[in-house]
Amino acid sequence: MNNKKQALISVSDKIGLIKFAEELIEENFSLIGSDGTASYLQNANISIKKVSEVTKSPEILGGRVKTLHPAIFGGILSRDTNSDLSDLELHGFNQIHMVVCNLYQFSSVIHKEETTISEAIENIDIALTNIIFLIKGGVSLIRAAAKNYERVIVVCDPCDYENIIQEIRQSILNGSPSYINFCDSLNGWQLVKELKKSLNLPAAASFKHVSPAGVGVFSPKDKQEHFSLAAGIKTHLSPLAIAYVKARSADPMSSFGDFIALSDTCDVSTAQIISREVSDGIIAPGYEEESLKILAKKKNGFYCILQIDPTYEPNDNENRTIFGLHLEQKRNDVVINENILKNIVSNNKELTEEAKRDTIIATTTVKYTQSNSVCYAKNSQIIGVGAGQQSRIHCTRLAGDKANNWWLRQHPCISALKFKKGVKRAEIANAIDYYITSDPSASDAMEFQQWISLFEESPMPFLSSEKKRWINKLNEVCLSSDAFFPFRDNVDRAKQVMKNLIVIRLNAFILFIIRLNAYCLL
Ligand code: 93A
Repeated sequence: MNNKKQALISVSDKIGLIKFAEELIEENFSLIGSDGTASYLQNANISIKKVSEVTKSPEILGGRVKTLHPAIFGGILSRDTNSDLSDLELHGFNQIHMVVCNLYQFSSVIHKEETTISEAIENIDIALTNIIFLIKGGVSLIRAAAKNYERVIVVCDPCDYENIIQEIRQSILNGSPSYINFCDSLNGWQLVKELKKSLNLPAAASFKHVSPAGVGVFSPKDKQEHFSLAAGIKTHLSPLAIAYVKARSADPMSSFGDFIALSDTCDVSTAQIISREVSDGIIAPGYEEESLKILAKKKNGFYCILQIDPTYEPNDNENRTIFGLHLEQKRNDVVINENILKNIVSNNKELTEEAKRDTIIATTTVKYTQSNSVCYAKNSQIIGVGAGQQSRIHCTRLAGDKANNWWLRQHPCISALKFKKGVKRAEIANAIDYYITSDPSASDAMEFQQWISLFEESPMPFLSSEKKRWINKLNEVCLSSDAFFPFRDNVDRAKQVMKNLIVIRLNAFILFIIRLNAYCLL
């Protein structure tokens, strides 16, 4: 299969074509042309295949059959369905993503007195059904592309070349997104867009495998120095950059190679932070010119940069095909804002503004996390995500462990660690995780030696008694679950150890807002 997008060009009027073809190649299109068009562009040193090379069949009947072949029409008319794609694969055909076609100049030809009937006839593009179409234009290529307009761009007028290129540049900015990139980016975008709408503050998400590894929302109380230090950067951070530092700090190991979603235009400081991290791609409603240059250099120029129209609203229904079966369901359009926090069923009903904000963040995050999902939030960021577990208690524990880990990383002994110069950020994240989760002195000697070699000074042991003491200081955490707890286990355990438990019920679901004193026992 061809990974590049394909444009088929078959034009009578060759005005502006060379520039347009060059620009399409710059935008990562490969070109196919009917004989005259392909020769014209090849003479201008432009790389283009002749249709006959693709169809393995020459033009015949003096040009009456140029493009009429299943390799061309299959390429244009195929949809992104399993059945259409497997048909193409079976025959070795590739999809065509753009058709550039303008018709024979029939009307100017017949207006010449010397034109004979047979010349006029050869200047009729086939698939013209009547005289009205003949004047307005329309060939099989154009009709096929127009029929499949959801996937194929059709260009009939050289006056549109400039606009088309502008549109392409603005809509697929860099790199080639994969299937999973689209799943991550479109879910991530919805998440940050909703958070921005409900909290009116910049939000960022770090997605992996169609679930968020972390989500951060800027808070006016956030201290600039704290986040600059966390990101290892000296320049002033914008609110959006701080939101991403928070998102990335929830679970840095899981965020390795993430897909980033930003609620606002990506500015330079956000791009600088991102440029230091290992990441697969980004989606945002816009990019400052300088920030685009910074990001476009990532991954040797292949970093996937997507721009989304912030006003875009999809249809109400979503479709999926599983094993050939088409399924359709209504999109989850539940609005998560303060209005859903009214039904407090616990005796304690004192909901602070911070608790409301963090519950909105945790609940919006579970909406875009693969079920079963449970999320913990604190200080306007996610600190633990439990995703995709078959059992809810496992999900709660997983999210709890990650939240504990996040809190242990805030211990002063972590910021005191002295890494050697040149140790990479990903290695630092792994080394800190090792320090927190294992007992270095009791672990494999080689592994320990490798770990210790990263430091300028050997770290002090992080004793389990100190870890427990520190974890017990964690408080004011919110927990949200994407569905009800079927048994009492989660609730009972929470109640045993927590003061100030506040429970909010939403329809059949229970959302917890828990200000915990020792939630590590969950
Ligand atoms: O006679 S046609 O209708 N038969 C075809 O299969 C066909 N495919 C493209 N004419 C056909 N075309 C037309 O050829 C296009 O509409 C375009 O106007 C022209 C470009 O031919 P060339 O690339 O050989 O200059």
